[in-house]
Amino acid sequence: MRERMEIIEGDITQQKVDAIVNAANEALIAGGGVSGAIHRTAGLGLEEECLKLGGCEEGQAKITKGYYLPAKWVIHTVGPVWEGGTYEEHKILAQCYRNCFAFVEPYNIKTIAFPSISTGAYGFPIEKAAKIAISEARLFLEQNTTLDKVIFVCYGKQDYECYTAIFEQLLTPY
Ligand code: AR6
Repeated sequence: MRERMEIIEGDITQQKVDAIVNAANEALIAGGGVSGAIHRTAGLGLEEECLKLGGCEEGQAKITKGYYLPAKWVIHTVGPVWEGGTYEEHKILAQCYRNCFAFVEPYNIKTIAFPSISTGAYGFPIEKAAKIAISEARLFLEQNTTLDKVIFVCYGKQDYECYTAIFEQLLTPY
């Protein structure tokens, strides 16, 4: 299980994986942050395909091709906006991860890379978000045998250190 999860510091747009995940907005328009970077690298084909999808609700996920990205697929998921933990933000963030993993088997995805969904513009505290991300990945990997690798791509050293600390905490046996 540990071998099928990896945490790296880097830029998700450069990942040569089957699928990268986009921390999108409900309109599925480029915006800033990781979504802006993904759209810039993928090119206008991505924007055109996104426009045809009719948006995406919080907690849901939709898939498109990767266009000029090294990744074959982009899974767009809309994380919750953090409002102090008052309206089930945790549950919605967990749903984002589950709905992304739901594409793994039908699209024959062997490698998938996630950014830290909701922890930028949407303000979700990173320690809490990392716990949810790693726990959901573990849950999925426990019942799936086809996915080779889940990569958490942290943007910056601080996020990387946070993810690795949570990973050790959650996956080190007593
Ligand atoms: N590679 C990996 N991670 C990145 C990259 C990158 N190239 N760029 C930023 N991050 P955010 P959200 C990290 O704000 O909080 C957008 O405008 C970033 O450091 O991109 O879900 C959308 O259009 C942070 O840890 O997403 C939405 O409107 C993480 O990605 C809204 O922001 C997520 O930050 C979504 O907000």
